Amino acid sequence: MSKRKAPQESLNEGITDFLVELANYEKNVNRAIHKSNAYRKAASTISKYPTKIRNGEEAKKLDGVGAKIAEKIDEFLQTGKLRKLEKIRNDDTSSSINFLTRVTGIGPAAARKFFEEGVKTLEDLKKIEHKLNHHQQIGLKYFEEFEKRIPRAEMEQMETLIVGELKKVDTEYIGTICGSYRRGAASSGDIDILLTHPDYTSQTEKQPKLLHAVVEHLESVGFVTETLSKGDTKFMGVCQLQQSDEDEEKFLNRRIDIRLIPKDQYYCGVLYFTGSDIFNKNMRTHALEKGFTLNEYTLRPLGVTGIAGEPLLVDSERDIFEYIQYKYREPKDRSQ
Ligand code: DCT
Ligand code: MG
Repeated sequence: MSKRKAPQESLNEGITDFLVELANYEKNVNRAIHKSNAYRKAASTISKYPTKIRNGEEAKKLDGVGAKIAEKIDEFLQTGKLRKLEKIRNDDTSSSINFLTRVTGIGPAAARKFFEEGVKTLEDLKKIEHKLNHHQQIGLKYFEEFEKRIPRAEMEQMETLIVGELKKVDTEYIGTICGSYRRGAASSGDIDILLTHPDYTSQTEKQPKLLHAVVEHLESVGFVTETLSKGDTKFMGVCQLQQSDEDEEKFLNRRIDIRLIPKDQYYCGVLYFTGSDIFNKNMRTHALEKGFTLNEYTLRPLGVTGIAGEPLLVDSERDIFEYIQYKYREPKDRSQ
């Protein structure tokens, strides 16, 4: 998962920007995930709104915009700012914790701990580098590079390389780059790859080798440059395209996650990791209304007692939409 989201471009950018800032504050500083999600949802709805919002009353008609957010919108439209945000920005604790969580490997809890030890800036982190774990050290080393979004053209080059190299390891691999790239985004925060192989299902033994062989191969061709963590089913690391010409500028180091998924769970995985997170939430809610429970692994019917039954057979993303009677949406139409 990437830490920096692309700024939303819309007629109501001022509003969506402050909502996203509040969402980050609730998540990172207060660890209030529900509040954070509420702000994110409102920001997402408003970013799709086709006209310039004139007041809170108008915004309140939209999904996910309640009285409190409407009030903030009024304050912002009338004064050009938000007192709550001004306070947060000027508060040393909030701004430091918020900043520290931008380093991959530092979550809200670690950020607070570092802050309490007097560590607030990048410089402070460099001084206590020996106290950071490996993941955090890599996060620090590439801090500036990981903050930069990946242009779609570069994502396409990486896709070509990855798919090509995958087939060299074993022609039967199936790999999909999910995340914002699959939704057609102009830029992405990271590379989210889902991998499967017909030999591997939820009924067979774990097969970490299927993942590790791919990672090792991508290392051997110089694409994967660092490992943050490597488990049986999930690799988190860093990759970089090699420049083709000496005159060209070097490519940046990028965050890459590779997940190995059993074949029978692959399409639930592809759906989930394509997102967006807001689309996923809405689709899960719809599934529940239709009597199903959907997650990143399976789709299961709910019995009258509310207990989930056996996973349904899923062989494509479309299957999932059909089971729950949800109108099919192409990845590019899944922002919410
Ligand atoms: N996801 C989700 N709920 C979350 C986080 C992630 O459903 N809380 C899913 C949806 C998107 C996918 O995982 C990948 O996550 P990110 O990389 O964080 O999102 P993205 O849409 O790919 O955005 P970015 O371009 O910033 O990487
Ligand atoms: Mg992503």
